[in-house]
Amino acid sequence: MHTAMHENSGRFHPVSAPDFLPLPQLRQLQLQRFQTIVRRAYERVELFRKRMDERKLTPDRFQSLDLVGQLPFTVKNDLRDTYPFGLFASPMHEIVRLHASSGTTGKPIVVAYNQDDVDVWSSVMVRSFAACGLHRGDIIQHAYGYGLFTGGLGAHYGAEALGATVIPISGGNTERQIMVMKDFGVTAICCTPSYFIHLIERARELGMDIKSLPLRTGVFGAEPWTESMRQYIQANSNIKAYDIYGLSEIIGPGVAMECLHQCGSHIFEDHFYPEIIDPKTGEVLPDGAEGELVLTTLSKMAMPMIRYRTRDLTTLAAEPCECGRTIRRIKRIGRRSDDMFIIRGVNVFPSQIESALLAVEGTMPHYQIILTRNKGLDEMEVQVEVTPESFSDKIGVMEALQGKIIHGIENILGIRAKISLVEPHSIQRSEGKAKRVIDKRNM
Ligand code: DLL
Repeated sequence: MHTAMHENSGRFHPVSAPDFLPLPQLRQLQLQRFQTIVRRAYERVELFRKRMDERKLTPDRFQSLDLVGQLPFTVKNDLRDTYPFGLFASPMHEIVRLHASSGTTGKPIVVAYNQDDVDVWSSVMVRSFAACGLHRGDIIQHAYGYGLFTGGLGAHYGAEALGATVIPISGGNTERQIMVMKDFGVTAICCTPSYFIHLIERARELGMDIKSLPLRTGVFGAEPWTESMRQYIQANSNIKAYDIYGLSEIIGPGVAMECLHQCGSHIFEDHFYPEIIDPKTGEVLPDGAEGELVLTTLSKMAMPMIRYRTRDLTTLAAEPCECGRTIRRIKRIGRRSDDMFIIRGVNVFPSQIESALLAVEGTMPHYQIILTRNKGLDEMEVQVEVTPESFSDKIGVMEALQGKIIHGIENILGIRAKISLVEPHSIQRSEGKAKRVIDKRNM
């Protein structure tokens, strides 16, 4: 390994070699895998065959990656409609694992893995951990929920394959988390960013400063979080906070991961082929343009996904990263197209509110957005916790803080929100994904 690359990209792990493939080789590998997977999906999954037949497409046609865009999209409802096993491409006796994601509404979706898929999943998780500098000798507190959620087992297998020591503590039981973190000399933690903020706070209340521990790395994802949130976490814990992205439909965590440069997540393109489309027209956009991320799994055998519309909005970086990885990066995902709500005609994403809140000194990253309808008019209330230091009985102090937040939100969105400052701890903490928006408008 070239020394400069070595220093820039963190400690080299042999499993990370595909991150650095020369582009022509990477494209060649993608094409081979793509052809195999299209054929497999066509021959084994009724829905894909039907849709390709309707468009008069046969697997032989796909002799170039430029043709990916001719294939039909797959959407979440396709998984619901074929619930539970309708999109499987392997017979049940070859499937070694099932996971499910309940999503926010309705029936869950079920995803399947054969042994090769589980091995690919572990390898992309090893590459994820290596990208942010973790290695054998690290002690990883693994606080993503174990169970049907892919965060638990997915990252677990990767951490073991890396050679690190894994503590499979799962989510919840915050005091025990803090005790383990201290007593076991934990050096890295995996959980949602919102749960980590809760851990920092709880530790402080118990008289312990996370900054004094050997903990140095956080692998955070499964929910959107902003750059302001990262700054907050890093300043309050002295760790480096890295973003990890993934979704059940594609594999789970380990679709993309940030490297030491913290400038967007590298997509493991040799397994997941990314496209950015215009969410309205479905047209493929060039690198550098913002749109919806669409992913095609290039090696998943038990449940191939062809052009899956993630609803996550991002950009594929056009320029190379300093770490030397050739696989492209996606910009941090702050928004999902279905997270957006419309209030008095204005499109609002929770992440915009989060940035406005965190820009005001004295607020905590604990907030909830409550939407109501009063005499036909939409109203937005933002409940936000204030820090114990700035919480005050003096009305003037609180009003000044409120004014700053109202102003901040108005600057970004052009609408006035009602701001309710609430005492520390009044907003419910989540062990996993935080629920930010409560929409009571149609109740
Ligand atoms: O959340 C997989 C995962 C587990 C990723 C642990 C990272 C760490 P699902 O429950 O299927 O899978 O949810 C997938 O969560 O489409 C995004 O909208 C959102 N999401 C996941 N990671 C990020 C991230 C897991 N880093 C959905 N930033 C995705 C923003 C994220 N959103």
